[in-house]
Amino acid sequence: MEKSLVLIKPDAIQRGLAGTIITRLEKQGLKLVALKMLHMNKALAKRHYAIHADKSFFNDLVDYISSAPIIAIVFEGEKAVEVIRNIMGATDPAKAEAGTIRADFGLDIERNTIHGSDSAETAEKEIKLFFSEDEIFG
Ligand code: IDP
Ligand code: MG
Repeated sequence: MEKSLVLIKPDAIQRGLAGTIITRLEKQGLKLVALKMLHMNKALAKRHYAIHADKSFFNDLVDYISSAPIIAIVFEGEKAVEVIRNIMGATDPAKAEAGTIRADFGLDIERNTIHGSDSAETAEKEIKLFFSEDEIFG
């Protein structure tokens, strides 16, 4: 069964949206197989977002994601990556489809409440950054 990494970002934790976001994903039939709250340090933030290292927003993004605690989750399900990306909505909340998590709760293109892996291959790499094998109950 496919797995995907979800991060509930600092802006969502601070506004008390963690439970709402987890519930939405669970109601879609995704199975929660790993979860932890942590404060991402800058080294982890840079590794997680390494693909964006040359972007103008990279330093801001690293500062933001490491500014306060996040919740990291592994969800499992059929086409988990695609299902989660659809429920998340577009990166920019202003462009996200109505009813998606980012459209409903996102503050701006950076503080958009949630991360979800963009492919099964990326998911495998991302999950390893946050969880060891014995922390995943899938
Ligand atoms: P995604 O999260 O929808 O996959 P990516 O393009 O991979 O979007 O960007 C990663 C994260 O970087 C976004 O979720 C958002 O927090 C931030 N980000 C993306 N584009 C911008 C931008 O143009 N300005 C500021 N932050 C951005
Ligand atoms: Mg991405």
